[in-house]
Amino acid sequence: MAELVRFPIEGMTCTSCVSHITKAVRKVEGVEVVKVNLGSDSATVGFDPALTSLRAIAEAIGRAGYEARVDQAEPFVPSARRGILSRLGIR
Ligand code: 9UX
Repeated sequence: MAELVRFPIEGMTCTSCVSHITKAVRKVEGVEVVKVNLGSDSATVGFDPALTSLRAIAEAIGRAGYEARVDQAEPFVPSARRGILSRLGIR
């Protein structure tokens, strides 16, 4: 997996929204994993930057009727690894 990022999504109000967004993002060529979270109004997406881009992913989400705030995207660090890094004093 080349890139794993997390960003907010505006406009989600129900679990069906989650599935609409998940399906829309999965259809984008180059997307490897997608996890949409209703509670935190955000999505975590892993993609191959040689095949797609955050912009293309945001457009797919926009066509599904939601707003992806990819301007607020940040690298997603899995919590287990985050724990190791913090124990090492890296962040
Ligand atoms: Mo249902 Mo979620 O129409 O916006 S999919 S509320």
